[in-house]
Amino acid sequence: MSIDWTPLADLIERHDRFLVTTHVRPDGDALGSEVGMAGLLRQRGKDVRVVNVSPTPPRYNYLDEDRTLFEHFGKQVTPADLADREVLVILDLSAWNQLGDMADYVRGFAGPRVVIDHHVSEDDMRAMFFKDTTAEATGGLLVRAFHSLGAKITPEVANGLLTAIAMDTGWFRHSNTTPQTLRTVAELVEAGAEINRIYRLLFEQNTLGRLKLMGETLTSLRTEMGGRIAYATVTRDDLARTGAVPADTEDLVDFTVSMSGVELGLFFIELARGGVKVSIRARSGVDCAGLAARFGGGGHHAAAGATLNEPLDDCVALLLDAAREALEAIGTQTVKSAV
Ligand SMILES: [Mn+2]
Repeated sequence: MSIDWTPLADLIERHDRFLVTTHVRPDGDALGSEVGMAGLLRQRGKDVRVVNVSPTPPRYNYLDEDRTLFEHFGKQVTPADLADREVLVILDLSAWNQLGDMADYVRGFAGPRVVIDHHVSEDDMRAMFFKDTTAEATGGLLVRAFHSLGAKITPEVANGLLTAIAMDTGWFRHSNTTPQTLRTVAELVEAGAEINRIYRLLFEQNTLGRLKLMGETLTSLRTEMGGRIAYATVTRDDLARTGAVPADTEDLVDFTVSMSGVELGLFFIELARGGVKVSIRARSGVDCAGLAARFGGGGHHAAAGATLNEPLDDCVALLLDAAREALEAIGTQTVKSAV
């Protein structure tokens, strides 16, 4: 799907003060895309603030080495502080519930708003959408925006956009990795992205707490439907006992679908402020976004999530029921195939 970036170029031309934001619990695509967007706007001489509803997970601190880019909504920054912002740019989401405590602020934002995203789920956000649901990452869309607007991909921007694409493709392993993805990555490395340094910063920085939490996650693994479903849980107590922090749960869902024969993986995290987050991954024809939508969530075909307010055991039972139903609907598959 090609995107006409002309309306974005016009909007940038006509305004000076931009606010950039992304979803709750930001991941590499969210934060890396923000680095890219801020770089593009600043090249155009614009005043940019990047304000997120969640704090930056420490593993991504290298994207903001002097800690001047990412600001924290509600803590460091109030709506009054943002009164001078003319345009709001929302990255890597198209659903109100992904904005968490910033949703009311965004709803009330008086100026034009832009959404650049690749998620299937889409609310009417009264925004200009720049969207391609076949894109591997929002970061990939930003590379296209740089091309279209004739902007220069600096080394800093290249590091951000490489992070974005690498994390949303599972370091170029998932089925959303295309030849074009790899051409884009080649361009980013040519522009100065430090691929080896980024890998080490992202994947060789485990704390003892995270490694112990991986152990707890593996211990909790269970299968259902003769091994077609695998699921694991992390409780608040697991976090406390291992000394892990909530951000340490990122990617642990991948253990579920790493098991031979598993078509659907579920990973449940008890949240500190109540409720349970479930991450859903498919290695079959099951539509994860559709499954998540039944519980108020959303995402992509092969990866999605939802947050439920029931106790952990009830969430597991509810999701397993829905997962069994979804798998029964697609029938028995003899070959484990990625989608
Ligand atoms: Mn993304």
